[in-house]
Amino acid sequence: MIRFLTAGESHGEALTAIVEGMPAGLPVTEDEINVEMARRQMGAGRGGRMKIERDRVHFTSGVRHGKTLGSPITMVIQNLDWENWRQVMAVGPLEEKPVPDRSLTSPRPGHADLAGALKYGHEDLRNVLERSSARETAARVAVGALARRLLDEFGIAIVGHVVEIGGVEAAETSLSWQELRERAEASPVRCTDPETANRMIQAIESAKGKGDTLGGVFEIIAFNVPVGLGSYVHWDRRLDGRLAGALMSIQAMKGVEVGLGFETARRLGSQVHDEIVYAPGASDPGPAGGYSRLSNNAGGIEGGVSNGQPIVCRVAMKPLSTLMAPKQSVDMSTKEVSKAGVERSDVCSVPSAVVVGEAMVAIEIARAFLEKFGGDSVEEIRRNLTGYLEWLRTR
Ligand code: EPS
Repeated sequence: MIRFLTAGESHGEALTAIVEGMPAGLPVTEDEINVEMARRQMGAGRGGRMKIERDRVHFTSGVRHGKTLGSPITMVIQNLDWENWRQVMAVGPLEEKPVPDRSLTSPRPGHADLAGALKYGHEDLRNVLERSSARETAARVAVGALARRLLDEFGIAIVGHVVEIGGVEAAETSLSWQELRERAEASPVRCTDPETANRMIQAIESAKGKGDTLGGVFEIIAFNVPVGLGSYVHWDRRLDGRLAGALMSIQAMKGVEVGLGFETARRLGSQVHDEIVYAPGASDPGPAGGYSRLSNNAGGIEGGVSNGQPIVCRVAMKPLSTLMAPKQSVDMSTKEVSKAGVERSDVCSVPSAVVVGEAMVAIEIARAFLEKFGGDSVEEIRRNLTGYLEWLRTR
């Protein structure tokens, strides 16, 4: 069972992730993880911070001679910007007021500032925003990269792309996962259609000009997931619930759909449910043996269990809450009407959120995968999976 913790403040010294439960014998390098780290930093709409950081993971435990040991894996990501925040973020007691003083007292509508300050009793809202910041997602992407490395050993691919930014929508695609990834990665907004991507970029530029921000919708698809991950027998084992929870836990997410999602509520049953066919392949068994579907409205999950079809999740991200043209707020130190605090931020980070979404889906599917195929080493898991897939062909 994979579990993980992340730690670190946005402008603190470093982010740290500890991952427990990764099997032994998984080949992994810092360079492979760093490819994912760099992907998260790219995309139109990002602000000044990404020009400062070059996110790199350093393993300090759990990996030896290029392979996992089965022991907890620790990954550390230095915040390069910390150099500029040493005094403001100092661990020791404050001897004199930092210059410039970076404390905040006017909470931003939409951010964790107000609720966080009231909950933890902080006067300086910086004590809230430093941890609630989406900077933390760098650590999640590192954990997700490990999970992806594991899934990759077993032919499971996780690909994400942007389908909507600020109301500009892309048409539906039915690309192979390789093509989907290639096109999304070639786009500054991770949208597979270049014409739509241009309109999305224009929308971002226009929002930026007005001191505003933009949200959007992205889709994460997991290909080649074997039938039988998750379970219908108990609420907390349902794969759709677990994926929705994992995706909603990403900063700024407001909704998750699986497959047709909310659209299923508007259709007749006959227009929703995916007809079943049996067409065994000659040699390579599919992820559900010989069983397949004529459509995939369920998004690859029925009864909380993967059914062998691609798992499709769509996620809605709200516009970021730091506005350069700030909205009304209250100065908590005086209770006077004020403008919300302004921090350096992004105009739109939906393209980066795709990479975080892929990471969370990878982590949750890897967890469910290990529950089903268990094992302390990659080889043991491989034996279990091979036996299962062979048995599926007899059903
Ligand atoms: C982020 C780092 C942050 C923001 C962004 C995400 O850096 P800074 O606050 O120093 O500019 O760019 O976080 C937010 C927009 C937010 O509201 O939390 C990152 O590394 O992704």
